Amino acid sequence: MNKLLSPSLMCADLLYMEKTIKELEQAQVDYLHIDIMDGSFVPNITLGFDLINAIKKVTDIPLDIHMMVYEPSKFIERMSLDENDVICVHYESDIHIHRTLELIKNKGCKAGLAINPGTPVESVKNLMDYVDMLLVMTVSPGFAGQKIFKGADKKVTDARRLLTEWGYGDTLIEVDGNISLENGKKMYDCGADIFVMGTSSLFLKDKSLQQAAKDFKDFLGD
Ligand code: S6P
Ligand code: MG
Repeated sequence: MNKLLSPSLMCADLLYMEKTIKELEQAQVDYLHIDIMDGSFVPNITLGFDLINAIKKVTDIPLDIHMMVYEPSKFIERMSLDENDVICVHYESDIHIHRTLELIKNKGCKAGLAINPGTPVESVKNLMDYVDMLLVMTVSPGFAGQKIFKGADKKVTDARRLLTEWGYGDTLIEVDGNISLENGKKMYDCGADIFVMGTSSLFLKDKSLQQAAKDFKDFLGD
């Protein structure tokens, strides 16, 4: 089982982004989670493509880009990425999601597929040949600081079981939304591999990023 940390940069102090990224390198996190919103698929707007391209110039940490936009295929070419970066698109955001996943793979990146709390895991079955990472949203996307939805643990358990049954046991499962120490541990035990860390576990007033990342990994145990 994996314990991969993906700090959500929309929860960082935006005025000190480079300093934060250097601290996250010290904390040895595995990805940088970057939330892209369009104000339509979700009722908020956060980070953008210019920031992604700027971040790419100052760090080697792979990017984990969470696209919460309609018609994500329009934006894939706006990002200068490499083979370690993941572009994750929502199942619900695109009628031709298969074509968009192919576009991401053809760009040479890893492809992620995200599902909202209301979307059954079974919906993605026919797409899994194109997917490196399944993002199971544990809140409705759009905002930091929300409460995990009831049944998230059951959904992640189902996702891990179904992926194995379908022959995709190696596909990584990511969880995003209210991943506190306790919720993170629960999701880890259910089969999650990548943990988006925001206001619930990493960007805390009383702890350094390095300490919070270490505490999280320790709390998950083996
Ligand atoms: C918004 C976005 C998330 C948040 C993250 C915040 O839905 O997709 O990545 O930034 O969930 O974490 P927390 O701990 O504040 O919920
Ligand atoms: Mg996100």
